[in-house]
Amino acid sequence: MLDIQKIRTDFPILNQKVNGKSLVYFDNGATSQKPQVVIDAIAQYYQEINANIHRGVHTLSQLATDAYEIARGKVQNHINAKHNHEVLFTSGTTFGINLVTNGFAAILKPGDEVLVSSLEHHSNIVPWQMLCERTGATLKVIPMNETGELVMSEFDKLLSTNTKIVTVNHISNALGTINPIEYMIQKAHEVGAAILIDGAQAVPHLKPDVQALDCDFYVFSGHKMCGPTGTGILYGKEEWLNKFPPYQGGGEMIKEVSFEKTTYADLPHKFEAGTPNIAGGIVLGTAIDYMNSVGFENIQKQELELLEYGTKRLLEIEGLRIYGTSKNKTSVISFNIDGIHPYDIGTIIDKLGIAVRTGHHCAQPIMNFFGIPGTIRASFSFYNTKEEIDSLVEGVKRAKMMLS
Ligand code: 7TS
Repeated sequence: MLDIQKIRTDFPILNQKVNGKSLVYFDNGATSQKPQVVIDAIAQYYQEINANIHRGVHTLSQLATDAYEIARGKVQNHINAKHNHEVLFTSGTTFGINLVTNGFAAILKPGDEVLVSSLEHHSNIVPWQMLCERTGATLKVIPMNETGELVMSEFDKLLSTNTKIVTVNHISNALGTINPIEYMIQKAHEVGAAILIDGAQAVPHLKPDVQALDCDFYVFSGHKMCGPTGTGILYGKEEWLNKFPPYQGGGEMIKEVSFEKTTYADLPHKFEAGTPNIAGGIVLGTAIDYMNSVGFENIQKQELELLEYGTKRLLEIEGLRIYGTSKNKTSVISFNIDGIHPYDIGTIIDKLGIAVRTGHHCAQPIMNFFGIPGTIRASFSFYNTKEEIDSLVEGVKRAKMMLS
């Protein structure tokens, strides 16, 4: 069992007062807080080895390069990628998805179909719409039901040999639903389609095994898993990444450059033009080490307890409705109170030091499905406590009283 009080001392920000009250941080779906080891590792990089990578013969440049490549190896091990060069450093999930859609721009033609789920974050919708506009391919949408689950019988019907790529999140940011990606990957492959998994909301809670999953792409951000902002990973199967043209041209992604012809570097460098977020990449490795030291089994156990306790306590409030009621969900509770705008509740509980996200959570199609402008979203991390949930419940009750 985790010693939560001890874990909490790893996160200096959790001691913070906000508006004169102890901070209750329930906006982990937007970004996680950072443990001291991660904060220290950023400073240590700049204090001790800061240099550009892959280009100097000097000692610091080699140290920085080694540290960056060691971090790539840590990510490779963490997600069980077959090859080190299938792990690309990016600035985040959004960048990773756009890199893949750019790759498919050279492949898709009119008549081809892209299947996107209705549970997506805008960053896994808009790039595919842009791709379809560019190529003449058709975007098709996998529908959801009232519990916030994708309807697999409809997915099966939508799949055909015209489907070239399926894209779905592992876990929904707005509702917390864990999608049946194993089934979807298998089905996509049966019709010869590739499949991208947006793991942005999954990696804070579980350790994906990309070989066991057999997905073609798996993307995520470092900042939601205790790492720095501006970091992320695109895992792609070698055969797909080799097929794709470079995303950006520039330094580091070339073999030879002349005005007549340029040849490109091998993977992963072909997709890593320019000076990357070196400190960020290295420290993402530190964050992964930290999460593994806490242990994903422990993380899941704690978060499940918080989800069950939070669901029970919040439902005590009259007129409160939870959106996303799948049995298969992670520690996200999206809710509304009859007749009250989510923004008003969020503003009042902020005064009590409680941080939640309100609004559409960059998932407007989900809000449209439920016919609401948005929700209040409390997203828990392993460092949260039941006492904090009690504060949330008291805060929401108080806000409700003030507003009704
Ligand atoms: N995909 C999912 C499922 C997400 O939850 C997010 C961010 C992204 C993609 C984009 O990630 P980025 O790191 O490139 O911005 N989700 C949220 C959220 O739920 N609240 O703030 C950001």
